[in-house]
Amino acid sequence: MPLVPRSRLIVALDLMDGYEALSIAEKLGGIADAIKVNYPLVLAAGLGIIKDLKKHGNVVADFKVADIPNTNSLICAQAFKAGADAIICHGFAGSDSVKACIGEASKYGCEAYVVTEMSHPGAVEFLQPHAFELVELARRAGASGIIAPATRPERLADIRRHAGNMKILAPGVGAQGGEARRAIEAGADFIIVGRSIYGADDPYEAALEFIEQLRR
Ligand code: 3DU
Repeated sequence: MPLVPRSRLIVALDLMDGYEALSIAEKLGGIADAIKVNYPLVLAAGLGIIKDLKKHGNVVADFKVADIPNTNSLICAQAFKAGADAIICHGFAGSDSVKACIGEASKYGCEAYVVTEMSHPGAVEFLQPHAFELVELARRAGASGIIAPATRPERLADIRRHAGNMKILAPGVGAQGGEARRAIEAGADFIIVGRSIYGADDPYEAALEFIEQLRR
């Protein structure tokens, strides 16, 4: 199902244990708009974890797909067959590679999101100088949305201005120093939070606190 901003929170479960990931997803009880899985969890627990997590809501497969179009299609097909609702791909591999992901997503009634500028410091080296081009590439290719950094709200605001009506998912809130409220004010539709929720003593309370910050 397409991502719809309700709580505006996406929880990244970068755990190395499938049971722990499922237990946290269960505790969250659907208060987040989606769960995001990345390689740490899928490599540790297997692709089947997506199907298990789906019982608790939408699942975004953050595989940052960045290969030739044919390989991208094959990777995306695996993710969607496993039950993912959305895939995250890189834009730097080119518009044909991105279109392959979007094409595969549409076959399954799912979504594809394109990484523009990442949230970590090293993103200023290669991605930042091309961020607006990557936004434009995503828009022209027909992506559902893009990924932009909560750690740099001023950049996020600039990216928002180029993004048209594409949805923006903003990682980097919490452990990486970004602030939830500022990211939404800068134009993000969703924030992505990992360690500050799954590493908290009470992940449900931590998630609720982020959601309340977004409502204020
Ligand atoms: O830093 P956190 O623990 O809140 O996790 C952030 C998640 O979002 C993690 O899965 C990471 O791989 C992903 N992500 C970024 O942090 C930054 C990006 O630009 C794209 C994805």
